[in-house]
Amino acid sequence: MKSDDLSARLRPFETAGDRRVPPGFHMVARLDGRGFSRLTKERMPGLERPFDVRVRDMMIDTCRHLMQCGFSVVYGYTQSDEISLLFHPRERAFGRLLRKYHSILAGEASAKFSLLLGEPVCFDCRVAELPDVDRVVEYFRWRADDAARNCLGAHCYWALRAAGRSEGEATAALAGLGPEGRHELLFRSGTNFADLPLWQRRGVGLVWVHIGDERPRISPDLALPMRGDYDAYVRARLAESTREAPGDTTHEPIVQPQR
Ligand SMILES: Nc1nc2c(ncn2[C@@H]2O[C@H](COP(=O)(O)OP(=O)(O)OP(=O)(O)O)[C@@H](O)[C@H]2O)c(=O)[nH]1
Ligand SMILES: [Mg+2]
Repeated sequence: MKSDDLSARLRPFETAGDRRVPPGFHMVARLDGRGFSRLTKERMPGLERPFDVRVRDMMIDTCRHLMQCGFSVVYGYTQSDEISLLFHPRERAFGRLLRKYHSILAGEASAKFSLLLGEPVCFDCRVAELPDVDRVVEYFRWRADDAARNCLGAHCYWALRAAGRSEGEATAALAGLGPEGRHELLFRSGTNFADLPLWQRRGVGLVWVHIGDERPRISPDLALPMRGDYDAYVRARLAESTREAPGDTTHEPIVQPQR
């Protein structure tokens, strides 16, 4: 049998499930580290709990890498072991073929973080297809609210552990305790939630900075605005990306991929 015949017969079996994101939908990829609870506990000795700047900075570097690996990412966001990437509204890399986004981004994130850590690490990737700008704004509000909820829960948990409770006791004490009770618990243990660093409470944004004729660079924002101000901030990231080249329908990556 000729190999052309085999290709024609077999290619459909691997492409039958392929799907492209339709034009007009906003794309946001979210990557999440696999088994980071165990990884941070067993393979990164000496980390501060619940947050350590070394993990934060490795996630920032990984996010920065993803923003420069051949796609047009207008805003990056990271909290805990996750990264969200907002693509240019006219992103057209790989003809918007989802399989390419899932596999390449997960691969690039895993490779980058593994090099930073010196151990194999794996990320998964999913892509949200959002019908309008309001949904994009809600998406990033959702992730930042999730960061705040996790931050509160994690600080409470470690406050209980520091007070001598076992893993099971600390988990049981927090189960069924709402946000108010958790704020109170943390306060009684000597920490005011509002005094914790903003990067722990809200996560970190990565934005493009354009200065004169210089090559645009990526700057981490460790003090993201809250509530309505953050909504406006996310809208601004989209607005400035579409201002760059009005009417451009052949959008190319904002910067060339790093070699
Ligand atoms: N010590 C420490 N741990 C961290 C830090 N950032 C993230 N982690 C850990 O990473 C975990 C991330 O949560 P998940 O993604 O839900 O847990 P996971 O083990 O990665 O589970 P899967 O994503 O389902 O594979 C947190 O629960 C922490 O245990 C950090 O700055 N310091
Ligand atoms: Mg994870």
